Amino acid sequence: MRRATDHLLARQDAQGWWKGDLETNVTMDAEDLLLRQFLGIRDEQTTQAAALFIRGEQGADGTWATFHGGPADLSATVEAYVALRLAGDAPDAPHMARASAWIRDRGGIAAARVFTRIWLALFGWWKWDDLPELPPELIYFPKWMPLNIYDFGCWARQTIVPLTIVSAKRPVRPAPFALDELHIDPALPNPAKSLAPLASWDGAFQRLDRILHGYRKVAVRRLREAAMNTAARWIIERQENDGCWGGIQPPAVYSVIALHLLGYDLEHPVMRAGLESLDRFTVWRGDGARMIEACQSPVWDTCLAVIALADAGLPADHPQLVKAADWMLGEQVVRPGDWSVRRPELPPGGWAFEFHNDNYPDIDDTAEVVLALRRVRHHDPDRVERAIGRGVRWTLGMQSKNGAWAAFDVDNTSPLPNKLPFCDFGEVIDPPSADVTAHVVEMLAVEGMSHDPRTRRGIEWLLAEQEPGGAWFGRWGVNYVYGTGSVVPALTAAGLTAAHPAIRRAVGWLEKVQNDDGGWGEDLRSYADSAGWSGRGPSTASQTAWALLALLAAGEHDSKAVERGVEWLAATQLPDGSWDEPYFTGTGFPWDFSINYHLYRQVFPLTALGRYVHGEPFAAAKGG
Ligand code: R04
Repeated sequence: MRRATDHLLARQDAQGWWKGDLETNVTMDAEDLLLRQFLGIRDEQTTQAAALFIRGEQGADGTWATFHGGPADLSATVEAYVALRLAGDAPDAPHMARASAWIRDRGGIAAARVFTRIWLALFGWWKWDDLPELPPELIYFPKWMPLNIYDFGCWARQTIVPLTIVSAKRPVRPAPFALDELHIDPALPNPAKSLAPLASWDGAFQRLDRILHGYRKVAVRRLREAAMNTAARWIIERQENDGCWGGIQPPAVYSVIALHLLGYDLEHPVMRAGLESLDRFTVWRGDGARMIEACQSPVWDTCLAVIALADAGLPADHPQLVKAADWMLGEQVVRPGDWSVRRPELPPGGWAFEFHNDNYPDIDDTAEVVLALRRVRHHDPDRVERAIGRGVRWTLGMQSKNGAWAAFDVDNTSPLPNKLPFCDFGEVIDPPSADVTAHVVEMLAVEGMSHDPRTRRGIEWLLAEQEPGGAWFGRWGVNYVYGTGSVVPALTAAGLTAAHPAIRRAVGWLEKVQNDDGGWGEDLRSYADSAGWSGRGPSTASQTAWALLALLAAGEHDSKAVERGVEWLAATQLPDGSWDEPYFTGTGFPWDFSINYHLYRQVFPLTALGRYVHGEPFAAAKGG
């Protein structure tokens, strides 16, 4: 524990924050090169550095996965292959031929996701007409109308608005080479072209898509242009001070393309700032390889680090904790954002995950930052109280009508966005989840609100969400181990006793899935096949820690399971106080988009060891 503490303390930035790399998959890097190619700004040095990273991620069978140890992914393999061709790798080089043969075997480009085919359409490698329509007139749908942009999760909204412009403009840049090796015989029937029954959702939306293709030809030009200009204004209003959009890479990429198509040249301040912000998503690896982060995690990493260090026994007035608290206080979002569309009267007060994302504070970060601030003795306690008060009020105002909490929005639960043929990748809505709700309940309990009716509704929702086996689903972390590791500490903080049947069932589940080596692990395949994979996988440091957090909160300190888990953490720690964690234990979109948060391997084991040694935080306040 002391070694882990020192390791973490040494990694704090002078400004007070922590940030580990946020590793995802090679589509980020491939799309970055395609963007540069599209804008005519791709340089050889950047290309070769990205290619070095992409080649290093290729599997022996020539394919790419979207997470460590995962199965080959067609869209990722297509995008990585095209990126390597941009870098000059010859189609008949062995590593390239293996990839293209596998791609053809899996149906070729036609079988790839919509995003991948949009990227290819930008260079004429795919026909725009064979992509779902996404009309820019969408921007005019009022907020009560089905499929208006605020019915989409905020990440999908920020991606879709610029893509309406791109898909209306249908740009085609000259292809730097042919890509025939990725197409299968065009004479074969295209599965995408056969229609599902009219009475099904799929069938209905396929026909709507055909109507929209027809509408495209007759769309009133002035209306269409006005819609694109309105969309452009919507985008520009949401550009952050540092030039990015929402702190995440994909909306920035598509926004830059969309604005460029509307005539913004690369020297325009909006474009310059946007492109410069993209450069800040770059991580340089020791070997000269260049990796693109989908997003950066300073607020999330900092609050988790503070909690871990406090659990490990650092005094509450330790200068590094105070410095972190100072930095977090400065990060509170004090202006309205897209969330205000559904809560116009609610005063701001949340925290976002990233350095720059004032438009999209999230409830998860807000709950954890409040929990972290409570662990620090700051020299200006009134300032801390005011900040926490605003954060708690904002969180309470963001409760969905089912009593639970989502990540970014209230009641963002429409089933319609998922039905669009366009939306074949990831999540496109933001419904409440057990992990976020648990973090909020824990925070409200620590704030002395365990008996508040709003907290009780969150607790009731959590109890109803428990799986028959005793676990909870993990929306933003992998998977049932994360959900259960979040919910059990929240429920006990709110006063449920260790003897409560829900807690007993959770303990039983964790004991059942503990690995023979004493650790816990859960493969991402649990999202695709929960019966086969829930709680199953090689032990990892962060997942072992999550299981321990639940067991310790459930009063299992002296159990064999806890002893073996702690021993696993101690035995796998590296001499420098850190842990290795090649496996991805973070979730962007279940199954489709996975995250390896490089600080998870450090903060969660430290929290678990700290609570094992020093006991539960706020033990005296328990029960509220
Ligand atoms: C861990 C809980 C905090 N919070 C979730 C934050 C996750 C941060 O990482 C990402 C967030 C993202 N959003 N959208 C995307 C994304 C990627 C991240 C995204 C990804 C691909 C495409 C479009 C958007 F790494 Br395409 C919100 C609750």
